[in-house]
Amino acid sequence: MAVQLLPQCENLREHVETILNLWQQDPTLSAKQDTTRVQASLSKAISPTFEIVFAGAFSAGKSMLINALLERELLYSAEGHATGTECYISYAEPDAERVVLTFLSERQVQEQMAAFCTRLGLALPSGNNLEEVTLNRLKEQAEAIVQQEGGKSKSERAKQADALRLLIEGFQQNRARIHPTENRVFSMEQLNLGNLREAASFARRGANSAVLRKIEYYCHHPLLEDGNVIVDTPGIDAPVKADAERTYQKIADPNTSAVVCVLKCATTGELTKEETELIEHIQSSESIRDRVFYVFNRIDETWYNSQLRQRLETIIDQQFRQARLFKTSALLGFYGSQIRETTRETRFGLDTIFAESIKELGGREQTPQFISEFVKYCSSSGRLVGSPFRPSVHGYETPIDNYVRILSEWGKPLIEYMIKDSGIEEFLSGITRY
Ligand SMILES: Nc1nc2c(ncn2[C@@H]2O[C@H](COP(=O)(O)OP(=O)(O)O)[C@@H](O)[C@H]2O)c(=O)[nH]1
Ligand SMILES: [Mg+2]
Repeated sequence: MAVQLLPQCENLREHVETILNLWQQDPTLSAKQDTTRVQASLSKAISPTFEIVFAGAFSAGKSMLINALLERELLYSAEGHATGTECYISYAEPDAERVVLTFLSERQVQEQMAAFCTRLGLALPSGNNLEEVTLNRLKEQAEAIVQQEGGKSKSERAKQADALRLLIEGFQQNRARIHPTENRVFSMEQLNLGNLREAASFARRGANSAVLRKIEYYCHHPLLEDGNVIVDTPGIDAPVKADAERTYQKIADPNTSAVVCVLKCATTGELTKEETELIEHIQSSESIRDRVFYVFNRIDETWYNSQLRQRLETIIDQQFRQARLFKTSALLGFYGSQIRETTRETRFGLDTIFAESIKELGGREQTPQFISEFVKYCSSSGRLVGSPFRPSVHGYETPIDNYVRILSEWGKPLIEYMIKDSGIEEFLSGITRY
């Protein structure tokens, strides 16, 4: 996709800027024409970008898929967490990686609060100033709803209430960064974040991400060279309607050069109403329909369930025959890439990569989602039947003990096999070559 500037155009920027400067010095001329558009065209000509927009339902695995492609944990990926943050990931030289964060304005925070309050049947905070007492009262009400519902992921209502709580906390914690009407922009240094990793972890914290409008990562990866930019959008079923709409606006944006439509029917066996609308929209827009990739993510769930497998095949057969489609397990692909370099010393990442998720609940070792999936993958009804690998899963051992023992016995080749199986590499070469 890269566009090389011809050698005789190498000084284009200098030449155009000289002319623009002369133009600006003459008041009669500069009043006549706004030069910002010339500048925008110039940037586009000198360093063209190709935005690859990831669209799909909340929880389809968009963020994890992007993390898997880049083999890094940049984006927040978790069950039951939906925000309106848009993420852009562009190229940087290895020593120039950075993040730029754009916060919501106070007015936008208020709009979001209003949307949640209406849905939850709560009284709107009156007046224009969001006072601490009002906010705390509203937060208590949101927490009460989560309690009533029996936990934050127990129902749609509980999820909305929890999202409201995070929004309020985010606002309280970031007040100094939130302007009444403007979207303020901060660099990593301004937020005292030392590197990309720290910045990503700041942005992934629920309360912070609730008040972030946009995150721009500049990171080093071959996929991003030549101007490719990855765009992660809020889900098409995001709780705030305006956030869901932004996905559609982004698809129509002239900067968008491809759309990756991440579907979750491998889990459910059917397309949701929002997914069907998205697909119909894409297929009816002439400008984009030839540059669409369909990804059936969470494909691992069909490996252990023949009914789901059948239903997915039927959907593909009826609706996606002509399409460029990929089947992926972002979960296995991403963690596979992370545990590749680990050894027995860290229990293959349990003490490093998974340290946080293991001790999440009061000291007792929790089983991280990937570890459970890995054990399922290795079991006698799993994916390795007929492969060169014959790991044995012991019922009398915990999943964690099984994981460590199986990797000690079969090691790297098994990890590599699982990464291949995840479909991430094929997807990567698919979008690299389009
Ligand atoms: N089993 C399985 N789970 C996945 C896969 N990809 C993502 N998930 C899980 O789905 C949840 C939501 O993923 P996320 O990337 O946040 O979805 P997003 O809302 O589309 O960005 C996470 O808890 C992941 O662990 C996959 O390929 N297989
Ligand atoms: Mg996401």
